[in-house]
Amino acid sequence: MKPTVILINPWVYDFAAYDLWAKPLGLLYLGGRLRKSGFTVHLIDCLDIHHPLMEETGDIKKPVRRRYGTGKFWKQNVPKPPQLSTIPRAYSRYGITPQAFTRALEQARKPEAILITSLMTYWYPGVFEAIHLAKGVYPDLPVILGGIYATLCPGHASTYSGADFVISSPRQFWPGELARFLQENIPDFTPEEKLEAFLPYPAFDLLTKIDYVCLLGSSGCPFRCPYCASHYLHPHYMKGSPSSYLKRSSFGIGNITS
Ligand code: B12
Ligand code: SF4
Repeated sequence: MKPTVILINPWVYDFAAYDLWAKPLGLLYLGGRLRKSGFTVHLIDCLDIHHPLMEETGDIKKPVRRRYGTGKFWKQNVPKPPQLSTIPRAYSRYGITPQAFTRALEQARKPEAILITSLMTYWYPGVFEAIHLAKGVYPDLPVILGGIYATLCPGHASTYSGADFVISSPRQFWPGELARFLQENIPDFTPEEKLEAFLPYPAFDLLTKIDYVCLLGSSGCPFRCPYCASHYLHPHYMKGSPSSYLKRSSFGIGNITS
């Protein structure tokens, strides 16, 4: 039987968040790639506004959505961390409730590993909460953390997140690390296909409802502004050719000109 992995897109903790076509594209690429390598992939998207386990209750309002798939997220006000206590605005956890998240975790069938993405560095509280709850349901499963926060703050993530393994390589180099980790941690599993350094089509079908898809046309940047993290995340500037873009409706590093 194919081994199952759970992918998690964690909550956003912030003073404001708005869904401007914010799909977890990195995680969907990862899902496409893992599926090609022989895994059964299960996604829990904490920012899913269509999540089947969510319903409006007294203090949780149904998110207002607009045409073309933008709009508000589910949200609950939460206490501010002490460092932010002087900011006179409500602080919220955006996304599904922790109860819905835990139930979704319990419904996944016999997973072998949990992979979590991360975006803004300062959204790490959502990452930590997801790891903590996942460990509560599956204490013996390896939890692998990757994505932008993990890449930019590997020391912080390794020390505080609770993940068993933090993948902090820039985008072009992490597949090798992940393949090694999966082979070491999933007994008797040999990937059907090597985790190649190209991006297959993102697994949009893992979403509960597809309102739109995102197209990634390039990665990296030709400039090096000193305050920007782009060149840490993507050391090389790459862009897809218009024809590959139209044919596949996706960006594959196999088809790039750099
Ligand atoms: C596109 C983008 C946006 C878009 C987002 C559009 C959308 N609908 O999602 C827009 C323009 C809205 C935006 C806004 C902002 N952004 Co922005 N954005 C980016 C950008 C350029 C690309 C992110 C992306 O989608 N990459 C594509 C996906 C496919 O890549 P990925 O998620 O990294 O995933 C890959 C790997 O990380 C890995 N991976 C991911 N997860 C996992 C998990 C595991 C287990 C493993 C093994 C691997 C793995 O695999 C994936 C495929 O290779 C990054 C810079 C960058 N080069 O990454 C900045 C960046 C993330 N943004 C940044 C910032 C600051 C912002 C804003 C706060 C700016 C502002 N002041 O308003 C806002 C915040 C908006 C919000 N509330 O979300 C900063 C974050 C800095 C930080 N401290 O974290 C970045 C890093 C740019 C910078 N300036 O340095 N942004
Ligand atoms: S801020 Fe970053 S992404 Fe924008 S031009 Fe400068 S280096 Fe490029």
